[in-house]
Amino acid sequence: MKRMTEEERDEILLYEKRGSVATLTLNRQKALNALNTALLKALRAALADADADAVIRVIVITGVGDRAFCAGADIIELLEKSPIEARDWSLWVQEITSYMERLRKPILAKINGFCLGGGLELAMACDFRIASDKSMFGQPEVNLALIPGGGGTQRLTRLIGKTKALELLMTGAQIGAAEALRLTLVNKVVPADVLDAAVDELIEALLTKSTVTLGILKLAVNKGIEMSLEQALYYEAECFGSALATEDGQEGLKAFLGKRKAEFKGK
Ligand code: CO8
Repeated sequence: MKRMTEEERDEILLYEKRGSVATLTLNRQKALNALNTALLKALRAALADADADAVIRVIVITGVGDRAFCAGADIIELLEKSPIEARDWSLWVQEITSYMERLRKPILAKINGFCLGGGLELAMACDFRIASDKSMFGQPEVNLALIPGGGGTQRLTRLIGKTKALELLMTGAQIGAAEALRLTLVNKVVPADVLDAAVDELIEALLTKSTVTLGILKLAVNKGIEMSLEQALYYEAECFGSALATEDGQEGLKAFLGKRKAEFKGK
Protein backbone atom coordinates (compact mmCIF):
# COMPACT_ATOMS: atom_id res chain seq x y z
CA MET A 1 0.00 0.00 0.00
CA LYS A 2 1.29 3.47 -0.92
CA ARG A 3 2.28 5.46 2.15
CA MET A 4 0.69 8.86 2.53
CA THR A 5 3.05 11.83 2.54
CA GLU A 6 2.83 14.34 5.39
CA GLU A 7 1.49 16.97 2.98
CA GLU A 8 -1.33 14.65 1.84
CA ARG A 9 -2.15 13.86 5.46
CA ASP A 10 -2.19 17.55 6.38
CA GLU A 11 -4.75 18.42 3.74
CA ILE A 12 -7.41 16.12 5.03
CA LEU A 13 -6.37 15.91 8.67
CA LEU A 14 -4.77 18.75 10.59
CA TYR A 15 -2.26 17.34 13.04
CA GLU A 16 -0.95 19.72 15.66
CA LYS A 17 1.30 19.01 18.61
CA ARG A 18 1.40 21.57 21.39
CA GLY A 19 3.31 20.65 24.56
CA SER A 20 2.00 17.29 25.73
CA VAL A 21 -1.19 17.44 23.64
CA ALA A 22 -1.73 16.22 20.07
CA THR A 23 -4.84 17.56 18.32
CA LEU A 24 -6.19 15.72 15.27
CA THR A 25 -8.72 17.83 13.35
CA LEU A 26 -10.88 16.20 10.66
CA ASN A 27 -10.59 18.67 7.81
CA ARG A 28 -13.32 18.09 5.22
CA GLN A 29 -15.51 21.03 6.12
CA LYS A 30 -17.56 21.00 2.89
CA ALA A 31 -18.56 17.37 3.50
CA LEU A 32 -19.20 18.00 7.22
CA ASN A 33 -15.97 16.11 7.95
CA ALA A 34 -17.33 12.82 6.59
CA LEU A 35 -14.88 9.94 6.91
CA ASN A 36 -13.50 8.66 3.62
CA THR A 37 -10.69 6.14 3.32
CA ALA A 38 -8.00 8.82 2.90
CA LEU A 39 -9.11 10.59 6.07
CA LEU A 40 -9.29 7.34 8.03
CA LYS A 41 -5.77 6.41 6.86
CA ALA A 42 -4.49 9.83 7.91
CA LEU A 43 -6.23 9.47 11.26
CA ARG A 44 -4.71 6.02 11.83
CA ALA A 45 -1.23 7.33 10.95
CA ALA A 46 -1.56 10.37 13.21
CA LEU A 47 -2.81 8.21 16.10
CA ALA A 48 0.19 5.90 15.69
CA ASP A 49 2.51 8.92 15.64
CA ALA A 50 0.95 10.37 18.81
CA ASP A 51 1.07 6.94 20.43
CA ALA A 52 4.80 6.57 19.71
CA ASP A 53 5.73 10.14 20.68
CA ALA A 54 6.84 10.05 24.32
CA VAL A 55 6.20 13.78 24.72
CA ILE A 56 2.49 13.41 23.87
CA ARG A 57 0.33 12.51 26.87
CA VAL A 58 -3.19 13.41 25.71
CA ILE A 59 -4.85 13.16 22.26
CA VAL A 60 -7.79 15.32 21.14
CA ILE A 61 -9.94 14.51 18.08
CA THR A 62 -12.21 17.20 16.68
CA GLY A 63 -13.75 18.46 13.43
CA VAL A 64 -12.92 21.63 11.56
CA GLY A 65 -15.53 24.42 11.55
CA ASP A 66 -18.52 24.94 13.81
CA ARG A 67 -21.10 22.72 12.07
CA ALA A 68 -19.83 19.19 12.49
CA PHE A 69 -17.56 16.93 14.45
CA CYS A 70 -18.27 14.37 11.72
CA ALA A 71 -21.42 13.50 9.72
CA GLY A 72 -20.44 9.84 9.34
CA ALA A 73 -18.88 7.68 6.68
CA ASP A 74 -18.56 9.33 3.28
CA ILE A 75 -21.76 8.27 1.56
CA ILE A 76 -20.33 8.82 -1.94
CA GLU A 77 -17.55 6.32 -1.22
CA LEU A 78 -19.95 3.80 0.32
CA LEU A 79 -21.98 3.54 -2.87
CA GLU A 80 -18.94 2.26 -4.78
CA LYS A 81 -18.30 -0.73 -2.50
CA SER A 82 -19.25 -4.34 -3.18
CA PRO A 83 -20.65 -6.28 -0.19
CA ILE A 84 -17.27 -7.95 0.38
CA GLU A 85 -15.40 -4.65 0.10
CA ALA A 86 -17.88 -3.11 2.54
CA ARG A 87 -17.32 -5.95 5.03
CA ASP A 88 -13.53 -5.64 4.76
CA TRP A 89 -13.72 -1.86 5.07
CA SER A 90 -15.91 -2.21 8.16
CA LEU A 91 -13.33 -4.60 9.69
CA TRP A 92 -10.56 -2.12 8.90
CA VAL A 93 -12.48 0.78 10.49
CA GLN A 94 -13.22 -1.39 13.52
CA GLU A 95 -9.49 -2.07 13.88
CA ILE A 96 -8.86 1.70 14.05
CA THR A 97 -11.48 2.21 16.76
CA SER A 98 -10.23 -0.82 18.69
CA TYR A 99 -6.69 0.55 18.42
CA MET A 100 -7.94 3.79 20.01
CA GLU A 101 -9.20 1.78 22.99
CA ARG A 102 -5.88 -0.07 23.32
CA LEU A 103 -3.76 3.07 22.94
CA ARG A 104 -2.38 3.87 26.40
CA LYS A 105 -3.07 7.60 26.37
CA PRO A 106 -6.37 9.39 27.05
CA ILE A 107 -8.25 10.34 23.85
CA LEU A 108 -10.80 13.15 24.05
CA ALA A 109 -13.49 13.83 21.43
CA LYS A 110 -14.20 17.58 21.22
CA ILE A 111 -17.64 17.58 19.60
CA ASN A 112 -18.68 20.76 17.90
CA GLY A 113 -21.85 20.00 15.91
CA PHE A 114 -23.20 16.97 14.04
CA CYS A 115 -21.85 13.71 15.43
CA LEU A 116 -23.57 11.08 13.33
CA GLY A 117 -23.05 7.54 12.05
CA GLY A 118 -19.33 6.79 11.73
CA GLY A 119 -18.69 10.13 13.48
CA LEU A 120 -20.47 8.93 16.60
CA GLU A 121 -18.67 5.59 16.28
CA LEU A 122 -15.36 7.45 16.26
CA ALA A 123 -16.39 9.55 19.27
CA MET A 124 -17.53 6.47 21.17
CA ALA A 125 -14.09 4.89 20.78
CA CYS A 126 -12.61 7.93 22.57
CA ASP A 127 -12.25 7.94 26.37
CA PHE A 128 -14.08 11.26 26.86
CA ARG A 129 -16.72 13.12 24.85
CA ILE A 130 -17.06 16.85 25.56
CA ALA A 131 -19.75 18.48 23.43
CA SER A 132 -21.04 21.94 22.61
CA ASP A 133 -24.72 22.51 23.36
CA LYS A 134 -25.38 22.77 19.59
CA SER A 135 -24.21 19.20 18.93
CA MET A 136 -26.53 16.56 17.51
CA PHE A 137 -26.02 12.81 17.89
CA GLY A 138 -27.39 9.76 16.13
CA GLN A 139 -26.86 6.56 14.19
CA PRO A 140 -28.83 7.45 11.03
CA GLU A 141 -27.57 4.50 8.96
CA VAL A 142 -31.00 2.85 9.11
CA ASN A 143 -32.39 5.80 7.13
CA LEU A 144 -30.08 4.67 4.29
CA ALA A 145 -31.17 1.05 4.84
CA LEU A 146 -27.70 0.39 6.30
CA ILE A 147 -26.43 -0.41 9.76
CA PRO A 148 -23.39 0.97 11.61
CA GLY A 149 -20.13 -0.76 10.68
CA GLY A 150 -17.57 1.02 12.85
CA GLY A 151 -18.65 -0.53 16.15
CA GLY A 152 -21.87 1.45 16.65
CA THR A 153 -24.18 -1.47 17.40
CA GLN A 154 -21.84 -2.62 20.17
CA ARG A 155 -20.33 0.53 21.69
CA LEU A 156 -23.63 2.43 21.79
CA THR A 157 -25.25 -0.52 23.57
CA ARG A 158 -22.40 -0.74 26.06
CA LEU A 159 -22.43 3.03 26.70
CA ILE A 160 -26.15 3.72 27.07
CA GLY A 161 -27.81 0.28 27.43
CA LYS A 162 -29.87 -1.84 25.07
CA THR A 163 -33.21 -0.03 25.47
CA LYS A 164 -32.08 3.37 24.23
CA ALA A 165 -29.41 1.95 21.88
CA LEU A 166 -31.98 -0.06 19.94
CA GLU A 167 -34.28 2.97 19.86
CA LEU A 168 -31.58 5.21 18.39
CA LEU A 169 -30.35 2.51 16.00
CA MET A 170 -33.81 1.53 14.74
CA THR A 171 -35.34 5.01 14.47
CA GLY A 172 -32.21 6.74 13.15
CA ALA A 173 -33.33 9.71 15.23
CA GLN A 174 -31.01 12.58 16.06
CA ILE A 175 -30.84 13.68 19.69
CA GLY A 176 -29.55 16.97 21.08
CA ALA A 177 -26.63 17.44 23.46
CA ALA A 178 -28.83 17.65 26.60
CA GLU A 179 -30.41 14.27 25.81
CA ALA A 180 -26.97 12.80 24.99
CA LEU A 181 -25.78 13.94 28.42
CA ARG A 182 -28.86 12.48 30.11
CA LEU A 183 -28.12 9.13 28.41
CA THR A 184 -24.43 9.37 29.50
CA LEU A 185 -23.40 9.25 25.85
CA VAL A 186 -21.25 12.33 26.56
CA ASN A 187 -19.32 13.43 29.64
CA LYS A 188 -20.08 17.12 29.51
CA VAL A 189 -22.05 19.70 27.51
CA VAL A 190 -21.04 23.36 27.43
CA PRO A 191 -21.90 26.45 25.35
CA ALA A 192 -19.97 26.43 22.07
CA ASP A 193 -17.87 29.47 23.04
CA VAL A 194 -16.38 27.69 26.06
CA LEU A 195 -15.87 24.27 24.44
CA ASP A 196 -12.11 24.81 24.09
CA ALA A 197 -11.86 25.93 27.72
CA ALA A 198 -13.82 22.90 28.95
CA VAL A 199 -11.53 20.55 27.02
CA ASP A 200 -8.44 22.38 28.31
CA GLU A 201 -9.69 22.06 31.87
CA LEU A 202 -10.04 18.29 31.48
CA ILE A 203 -6.61 18.03 29.84
CA GLU A 204 -5.08 19.98 32.72
CA ALA A 205 -6.61 17.56 35.21
CA LEU A 206 -5.34 14.54 33.23
CA LEU A 207 -1.83 15.99 32.99
CA THR A 208 -1.55 16.01 36.80
CA LYS A 209 -1.85 12.20 36.74
CA SER A 210 0.73 9.59 35.86
CA THR A 211 0.40 8.77 32.14
CA VAL A 212 1.50 5.19 32.73
CA THR A 213 -1.23 4.78 35.37
CA LEU A 214 -3.87 6.28 33.07
CA GLY A 215 -2.85 3.73 30.42
CA ILE A 216 -3.20 0.84 32.87
CA LEU A 217 -6.60 2.17 34.02
CA LYS A 218 -7.82 2.49 30.43
CA LEU A 219 -6.92 -1.12 29.65
CA ALA A 220 -8.43 -2.40 32.92
CA VAL A 221 -11.76 -0.84 31.90
CA ASN A 222 -11.71 -1.50 28.15
CA LYS A 223 -10.45 -5.10 28.36
CA GLY A 224 -12.22 -5.94 31.61
CA ILE A 225 -15.65 -4.98 30.27
CA GLU A 226 -15.36 -7.78 27.70
CA MET A 227 -14.55 -10.47 30.31
CA SER A 228 -16.62 -12.35 32.85
CA LEU A 229 -16.69 -10.57 36.22
CA GLU A 230 -14.40 -13.23 37.70
CA GLN A 231 -11.83 -12.86 34.91
CA ALA A 232 -12.14 -9.07 34.92
CA LEU A 233 -11.54 -8.86 38.66
CA TYR A 234 -8.46 -11.04 38.29
CA TYR A 235 -7.27 -8.81 35.45
CA GLU A 236 -7.89 -5.76 37.64
CA ALA A 237 -5.70 -7.32 40.36
CA GLU A 238 -2.92 -7.89 37.79
CA CYS A 239 -3.26 -4.27 36.66
CA PHE A 240 -3.21 -3.13 40.30
CA GLY A 241 0.07 -5.00 40.76
CA SER A 242 1.50 -3.39 37.62
CA ALA A 243 0.47 0.10 38.73
CA LEU A 244 2.01 -0.40 42.17
CA ALA A 245 5.29 -1.56 40.60
CA THR A 246 5.70 1.50 38.39
CA GLU A 247 8.08 4.28 39.45
CA ASP A 248 5.09 6.59 39.59
CA GLY A 249 3.18 4.14 41.79
CA GLN A 250 6.08 4.12 44.26
CA GLU A 251 6.41 7.89 44.04
CA GLY A 252 2.68 8.40 44.69
CA LEU A 253 2.78 6.35 47.87
CA LYS A 254 6.01 7.93 49.14
CA ALA A 255 4.83 11.45 48.36
CA PHE A 256 1.62 10.89 50.30
CA LEU A 257 3.48 9.52 53.31
CA GLY A 258 6.10 12.27 53.07
CA LYS A 259 3.31 14.91 52.92
CA ARG A 260 4.70 16.34 49.69
CA LYS A 261 3.44 16.76 46.11
CA ALA A 262 4.17 13.75 43.92
CA GLU A 263 6.40 14.18 40.88
CA PHE A 264 5.20 11.72 38.24
CA LYS A 265 7.44 10.78 35.31
CA GLY A 266 5.09 8.52 33.35
CA LYS A 267 7.27 5.47 34.14
N1 CO8 B 1 -21.01 11.72 3.39
C1 CO8 B 1 -20.71 12.53 2.35
N2 CO8 B 1 -21.13 13.82 2.26
C2 CO8 B 1 -21.87 14.31 3.28
C3 CO8 B 1 -22.20 13.51 4.41
C4 CO8 B 1 -21.74 12.16 4.44
N3 CO8 B 1 -21.98 11.35 5.48
N4 CO8 B 1 -22.95 14.26 5.24
C5 CO8 B 1 -23.06 15.48 4.67
N5 CO8 B 1 -22.42 15.51 3.49
C6 CO8 B 1 -22.31 16.64 2.56
C7 CO8 B 1 -23.61 16.87 1.84
O1 CO8 B 1 -23.76 15.99 0.74
C8 CO8 B 1 -23.46 18.32 1.43
O2 CO8 B 1 -22.61 18.37 0.32
P1 CO8 B 1 -22.95 19.39 -0.91
O3 CO8 B 1 -22.85 20.75 -0.30
O4 CO8 B 1 -21.87 19.10 -1.90
O5 CO8 B 1 -24.33 19.06 -1.36
C9 CO8 B 1 -22.70 18.93 2.61
O6 CO8 B 1 -22.08 17.83 3.30
C10 CO8 B 1 -23.60 19.65 3.60
O7 CO8 B 1 -24.63 18.76 3.98
P2 CO8 B 1 -26.19 19.13 3.87
O8 CO8 B 1 -26.44 20.08 2.76
O9 CO8 B 1 -26.96 17.84 3.87
O10 CO8 B 1 -26.39 19.93 5.26
P3 CO8 B 1 -27.70 20.03 6.14
O11 CO8 B 1 -27.42 21.03 7.18
O12 CO8 B 1 -28.90 20.19 5.30
O13 CO8 B 1 -27.81 18.57 6.85
C11 CO8 B 1 -26.98 16.62 7.99
C12 CO8 B 1 -26.82 18.13 7.74
C13 CO8 B 1 -28.28 16.37 8.76
C14 CO8 B 1 -25.80 16.16 8.82
C15 CO8 B 1 -27.02 15.88 6.62
O14 CO8 B 1 -25.90 16.28 5.84
C16 CO8 B 1 -27.00 14.38 6.72
O15 CO8 B 1 -28.01 13.78 7.03
N6 CO8 B 1 -25.82 13.77 6.43
C17 CO8 B 1 -25.70 12.34 6.37
C18 CO8 B 1 -25.66 11.75 7.76
C19 CO8 B 1 -25.59 10.24 7.68
O16 CO8 B 1 -26.49 9.59 7.18
N7 CO8 B 1 -24.51 9.67 8.21
C20 CO8 B 1 -24.31 8.25 8.21
C21 CO8 B 1 -23.50 7.85 7.02
S1 CO8 B 1 -23.35 6.09 6.87
C22 CO8 B 1 -22.23 5.69 8.07
O17 CO8 B 1 -21.70 6.50 8.78
C23 CO8 B 1 -21.91 4.22 8.15
C24 CO8 B 1 -20.72 3.97 9.03
C25 CO8 B 1 -20.02 2.74 8.55
C26 CO8 B 1 -18.66 2.46 9.11
C27 CO8 B 1 -17.93 3.52 9.87
C28 CO8 B 1 -17.10 4.43 9.09
C29 CO8 B 1 -16.24 5.33 9.86
